Amino acid sequence: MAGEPQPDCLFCKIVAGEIPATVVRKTDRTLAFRDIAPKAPVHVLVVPHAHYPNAASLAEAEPDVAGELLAEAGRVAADEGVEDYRLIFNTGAGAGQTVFHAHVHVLGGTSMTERMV
Ligand code: IU
Repeated sequence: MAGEPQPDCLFCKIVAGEIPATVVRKTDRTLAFRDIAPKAPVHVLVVPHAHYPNAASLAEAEPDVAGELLAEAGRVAADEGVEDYRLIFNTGAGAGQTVFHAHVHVLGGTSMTERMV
């Protein structure tokens, strides 16, 4: 069924607590944790608990959760003390997506004007 946990999904396992992560925020429907390979001083991923392969498919199926994901991204930035930040949704391997569970990257803490990622 759409949104159900997938056995081989890394982020489903992090949501389930089966793989450790440095969690910074948690709601009933989302989880925010530090990226294991940070590309900026602040690099946090916000994921829905439900499994969808990318952000657009999440938004199609559960628009309220997609909205919560964005709101949580803003709260992460506020918690981290960054006013200017970049949100990235890589979609598809050719765009750099490596984990096929919807997530938004929250990047900040340095000048982002020259950076793509
Ligand atoms: P991407 O948009 O699918 O490329 O982002 C996946 C991110 O997940 C990437 O930045 C990885 O560093 C990150 N990540 C992680 O935080 N913890 C892990 O165990 C693994 C990947 I594997």
